Amino acid sequence: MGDVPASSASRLDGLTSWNADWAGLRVAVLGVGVTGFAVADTLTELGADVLVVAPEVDDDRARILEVIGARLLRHPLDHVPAELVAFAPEVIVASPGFHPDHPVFEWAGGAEVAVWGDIELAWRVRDKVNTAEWILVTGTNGKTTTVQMTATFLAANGLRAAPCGNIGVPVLDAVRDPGGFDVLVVELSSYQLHHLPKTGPGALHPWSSVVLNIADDHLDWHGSFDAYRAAKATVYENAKIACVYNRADEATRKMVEDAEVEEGARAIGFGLDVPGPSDFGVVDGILCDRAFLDDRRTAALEITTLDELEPRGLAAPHVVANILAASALARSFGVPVAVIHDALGEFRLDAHRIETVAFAGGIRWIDDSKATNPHAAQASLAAFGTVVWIVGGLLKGVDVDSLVAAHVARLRAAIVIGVDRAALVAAFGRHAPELPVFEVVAADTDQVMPDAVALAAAVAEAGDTVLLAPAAASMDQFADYGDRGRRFHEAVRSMLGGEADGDSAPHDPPREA
Ligand code: UMA
Repeated sequence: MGDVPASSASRLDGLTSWNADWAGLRVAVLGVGVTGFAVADTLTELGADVLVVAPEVDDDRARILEVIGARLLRHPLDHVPAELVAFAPEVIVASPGFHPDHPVFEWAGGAEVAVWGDIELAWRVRDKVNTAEWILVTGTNGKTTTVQMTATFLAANGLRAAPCGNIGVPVLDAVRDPGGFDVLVVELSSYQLHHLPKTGPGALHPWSSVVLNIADDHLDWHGSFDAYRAAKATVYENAKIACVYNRADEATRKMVEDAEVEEGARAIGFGLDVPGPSDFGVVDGILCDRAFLDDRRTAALEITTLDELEPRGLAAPHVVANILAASALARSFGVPVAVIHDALGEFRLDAHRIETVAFAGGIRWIDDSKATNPHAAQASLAAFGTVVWIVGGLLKGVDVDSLVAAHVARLRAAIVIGVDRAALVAAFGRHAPELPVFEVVAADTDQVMPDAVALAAAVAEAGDTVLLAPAAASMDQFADYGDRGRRFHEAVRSMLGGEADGDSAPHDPPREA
C-alpha cells in the first residue's frame, strides 16, 4: 500500500495497545456492515476522529454512529470522494468485502495512507480486558465447522473460548467483551488475510494456526490463485506453538515451510491416512494424536472412532478431517484427548452442512447447501454412494470441469439449477454424454427448488442419495446459502408429505476423499 510518511508511521507504530494514544487519530472507515460498525464503535471509544464512508447504511446504524460521534459520508465509492481526501486520514480501515483494486486503495497507496483491516486493529487493541491467545483458522472449506469444534473442545476443558471473525462475530467484539476470554478462535477469510502485515507492530503472533485446504475460490476478488494462496499463508506467520497443515494438500505444507515462525513452533500434519510422528490421522478407524505425547515415535493417543462418529453424522471424510484439525489445535492448547472425545459426543454440525432432510422409500435427501464451491462439493459427493446431484448457481469464475469428471461415475442423474447452467451442462456433455441431465429453467425463483426436487424424485432409486451440493454461490436465485437450503427442505417435505421415515437414516461408510 506504499510507504507511510515517517511522522505518521511512528505514531502508528506506537498504537499497539488499547491504552496507547489514539486520541484525535484521523481514521476513515470503509463500509459499514458488521465489520465497519464494530470498527467505528471501537475507534470512537478510543477517542479517534472517525469518518465512515459507505454507499448505504441502515437507519439504526446511522443513528448510533451519530450518537457515538462518528461522521458518516454516504457515497457510492465508485471514485475517491473529495471529502475523504480533505479529511486526510492517517489510517483507512477497510471492510473485508472491498476489492484490492478499489480506487480508494489506489489513492491511499499514492497518498501514503496506511490501510488496515479490522483484524489488525483488533490485534493492536487486544489487551483491553485481558490478553487472550489467538488460534487462527482459514482454508477454502470447513473453516466454520473447525472453529466451532475447536472452541467447543477448549470450552469443554474449562477455558473461556470465543469463536469469532468471518464466522459472523467481529473479532473487535470479542476483544471488547467485558467478560474477557482465554482464547479467541478466529476464522479468517482470504479477504481479511489480504490486509494483514506479516511483520511489524500490526502483525499477528498466533498461538497456533491451520490452513485446512486450498482450492479455487474467490478468484474474482483476488485476481489469481497465487494471490489467494499468498493471503491464506499469512496465518502461519509468527506462530508460537503449532502450524497445523493438511497432509493431503501439499500447498498447505509448503506454506508452513515458507513461514517465519517463532522458535520452537512445530509443524503438525493432519489427514485421513496413517499418521507419522507429529501427525494426527486415522488407523483402523481410530482417530489418533501422534503429535502431543512424549513417546510419539512408538505410540499414539486415541481421540475417537469412525464408529462413534457415524451415528452422529460426523463420519464424512471432510468432517473427519475437520475433527482432526480442530483436535490438533485444541491439543496444542493442552486439552486432553478424553475431553475432546466427550465433547464430540455433544457436537452437532450447523444446518445446511451435509444435513439429512429426510429418508423415504430407501432414498436419502441431503442438504449441503453450504457447499458453495467445487472443492466443498467434491468432499460432499465423496461421502456418498450413488447420487442424484442437484448442482449449480453462481460459479464465481471457477472451473467445474474436473469436479464433474471426478464424480460422473457415482451419479444417477444431475439436476442443474442457477444462472451458470451452461458451463455445467457442457461439462456433463463432455464427461458423461449418457448421464440424464435436467435443467431447472423456472423463471419464478420460488419454483426452483420444487422443480428440482420433483425431477430428483422422478429419477432416484432406493439406495440413492439426493444431494444438494451446488458447488456454487446462491445469490443468483436465493438470499444466501441458508435460504437455498431451507427452500430445499420445504420442497422435500412438501413433496414427501407424511412419507418420510425420519432423519435417522444411516450414513454411508466414509470413503477416502
Ligand atoms: N461495501 C462497499 N463496497 C464494496 C464492498 C463492501 O460499499 O466493494 C460496503 C457495503 O455497502 C456493506 C459493507 O461494505 O455495507 C459490508 O462490508 P463487507 O461486505 O465487508 O461485509 P461485513 O458486513 O463487514 O461482513 C464481513 C464479512 N463479509 C465479507 O467478507 C464479504 C462476513 O463474512 C463476516 O462474518 C463479518 O465481516 C465479520 O467478520 C461473510 C462472508 O460471506 C459471512 N465471508 C466470505 C466467505 O466466507 O466466503 C469471505
